Amino acid sequence: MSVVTVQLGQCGNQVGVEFFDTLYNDAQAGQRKAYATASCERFFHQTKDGDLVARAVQIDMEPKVIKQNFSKTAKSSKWKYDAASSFNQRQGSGNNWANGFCVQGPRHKEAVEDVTRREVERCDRLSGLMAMMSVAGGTGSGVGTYVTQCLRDVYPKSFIVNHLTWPYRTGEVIVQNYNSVLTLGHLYQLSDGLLVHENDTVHKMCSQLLRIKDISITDINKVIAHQLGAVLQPALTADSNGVYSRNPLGELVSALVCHPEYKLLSMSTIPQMPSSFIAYTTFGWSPLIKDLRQMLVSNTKMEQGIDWQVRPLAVSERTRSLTGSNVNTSLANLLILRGKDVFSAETVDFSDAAIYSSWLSPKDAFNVWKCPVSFNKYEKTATLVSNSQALIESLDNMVKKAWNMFAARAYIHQYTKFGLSEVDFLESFSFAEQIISSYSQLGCNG
Ligand SMILES: Nc1nc2c(ncn2[C@@H]2O[C@H](COP(=O)(O)OP(=O)(O)OP(=O)(O)O)[C@@H](O)[C@H]2O)c(=O)[nH]1
Ligand SMILES: [Mg+2]
Repeated sequence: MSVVTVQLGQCGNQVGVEFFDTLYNDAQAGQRKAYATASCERFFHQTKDGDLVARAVQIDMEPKVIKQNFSKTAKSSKWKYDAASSFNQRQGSGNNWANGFCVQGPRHKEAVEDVTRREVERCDRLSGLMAMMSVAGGTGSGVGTYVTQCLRDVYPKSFIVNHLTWPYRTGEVIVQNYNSVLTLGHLYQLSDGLLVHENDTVHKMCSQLLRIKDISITDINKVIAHQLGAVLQPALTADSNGVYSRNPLGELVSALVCHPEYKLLSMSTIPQMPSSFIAYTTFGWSPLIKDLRQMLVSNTKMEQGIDWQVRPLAVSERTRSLTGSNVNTSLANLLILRGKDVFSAETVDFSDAAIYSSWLSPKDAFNVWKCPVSFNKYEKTATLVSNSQALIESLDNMVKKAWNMFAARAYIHQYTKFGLSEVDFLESFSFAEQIISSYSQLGCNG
């Protein structure tokens, strides 16, 4: 089964190209035919001439980034994008969600649906669609939300997952918090799961783990691509009987999203280090899994600076207080292990009821996928996708900043002039507040 990726706006298209590059490089390394075949079937199709073409649609309201993607992939001559599966305009959406959602999206609905249909029809069987975008600009966020709504209508039975890049807190787009709240408020009703990367967190990884001095956006995107690849490359699930699971997006959603109010998924991957160190470092499964668990519980986003003092409380010890606890409670976790001796890895640390809400038994809340093939040059990789409180502090920060601007009526006319009403704004605020409140209650008893 295959995944069609829909890349939207500058960020979606720039992250997308690194994502496919990572998948390609990983699949082609070494003598691993079954793995390479499963990965290629999932993310690429082959032309009559033997070229690999990404199962991707590129959409942007300005031409620059898509053009760069074509020249980059032509130069490296490893894999390609299909020119017929891309759509661009000349102007951009001016960092304005309302322009993207109310004007550009509807104006180009048919063209976008056509290019997407081409890619979907190329798949023997569709596992689902993954839309990639930032939440802070105008095209990724506004057109991206509109396109997700169209995809939901056209493919009602398919899984739709969105990969969202959240902006730097002190970002360059003044209205980024409006755009973020409007995107989340709408996508929450449309998407099956929202996989989130925060630019601040990834930036810190580049600096502290990878020790990069002048961090470029490509460095950031490579880290995002590495983590996404570690999740979505072929793996064996508990009931896949030794063959690579066929439906990655479906399996991901069913492992993690069991309730429509909880769709925010964060990711952590360890180890990550400068490439020159990889060959000289060995890791055991047990320390990797212990670190990853403590990163989860203490909501430390990197293996550097893990707070070992934070201890989860047993359900019976939890109080009704929504604040005061520094423990990150999970609704569900998916652990993905790739590499040497993977079948001997012991994952019982993640089956501890103390790290979960009281609603699900750890048996239902925890899943593990394994793959004996090493991923992207690392002998062993452990990745956690978590439906937990990890993103709530950042979301709360976005909503508060957006609300302060809204209360001061700042820039609202820029949105209403494209047809968005103040009621639309208020609905998105109320949705975002509801998400925060639902996640806050995860750590309570009962
Ligand atoms: N991680 C990452 N973030 C990016 C990238 N490009 C832009 N961003 C972030 O995305 C936000 C801006 O959104 P863009 O994707 O540039 O905007 P767009 O979707 O092209 O929309 P318009 O240009 O307004 O039409 C800011 O928060 C940037 O920090 C990228 O390649 N990688
Ligand atoms: Mg743009």
